[in-house]
Amino acid sequence: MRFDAKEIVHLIDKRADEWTPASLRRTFLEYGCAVVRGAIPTYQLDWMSEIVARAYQQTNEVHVYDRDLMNFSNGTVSGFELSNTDLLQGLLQAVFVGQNWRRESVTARRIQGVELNHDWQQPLDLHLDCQFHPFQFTVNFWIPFQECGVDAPGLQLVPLSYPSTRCYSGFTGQPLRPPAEKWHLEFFPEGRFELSEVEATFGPDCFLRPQMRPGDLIVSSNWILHGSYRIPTMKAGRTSVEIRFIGETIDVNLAASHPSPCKKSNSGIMNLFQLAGRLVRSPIQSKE
Ligand SMILES: O=C(O)CCC(=O)C(=O)O
Ligand SMILES: [Fe+2]
Repeated sequence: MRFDAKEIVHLIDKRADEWTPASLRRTFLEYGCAVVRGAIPTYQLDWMSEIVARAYQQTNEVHVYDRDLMNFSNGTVSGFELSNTDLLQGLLQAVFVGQNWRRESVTARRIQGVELNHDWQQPLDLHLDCQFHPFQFTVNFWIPFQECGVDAPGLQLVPLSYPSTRCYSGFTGQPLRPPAEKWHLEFFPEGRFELSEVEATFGPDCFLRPQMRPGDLIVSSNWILHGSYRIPTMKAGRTSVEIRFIGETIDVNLAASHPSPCKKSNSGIMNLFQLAGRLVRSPIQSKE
């Protein structure tokens, strides 16, 4: 199970003009994530960054959401605009083929640096978004407004297909312990996402830690193991935005070449899950 993420980085990290919706979909489904360099025009990113900064001047909340951006921009901007490129919309159509899907949310966040911006959010430990968000398959475009991954906190991901990640997570569609007060934590065995456990399983080199520049983005899902990446040299904080699109089911249409590593068909997991009446929807909470 151990692997070195550096050996696959050339397959999953490319310029926007090197990707097509089909190749991006294939790579995203095979490795659980992909990096698109220069995906967002700089003028558009700067414009959004400005609106997000303005929104943060008017709130003490940890996150700024699409509804806040709408409020702060007199109903003109939601944040979803950043994903209006042929490549990204083409990817969404290809990923969600055969099911309905919709805009889910836009979330801006500011992760604190080691020395500066201490009133911002603490770096996030390793997690799956579906511990906190709905289980239905969700595509996440993670977009930083500044250079990060060297001097400011970036993102770290374990580049595994979503069925492999789901298998590792211990998720069966049934609660494994008494309901947690919040979120869906009872669907996951305790300790599975601890750094030590992840490193023991996949090795210390399993993390993809891309250095990002403005305009670059990471495609991932609610079924990828990831968290903030911050080391002591990262003095200042970082602002970024996540744009999410959600489908109707916990799975997407995988090519036959991606069998579930749990040796249970994906549709089997889905049926079990639906029978249990567990298609939980919950509002996004501010912990994550
Ligand atoms: O921005 C970060 O450091 C964490 C982001 C994250 O967890 C997410 O996009 O789901
Ligand atoms: Fe997350």
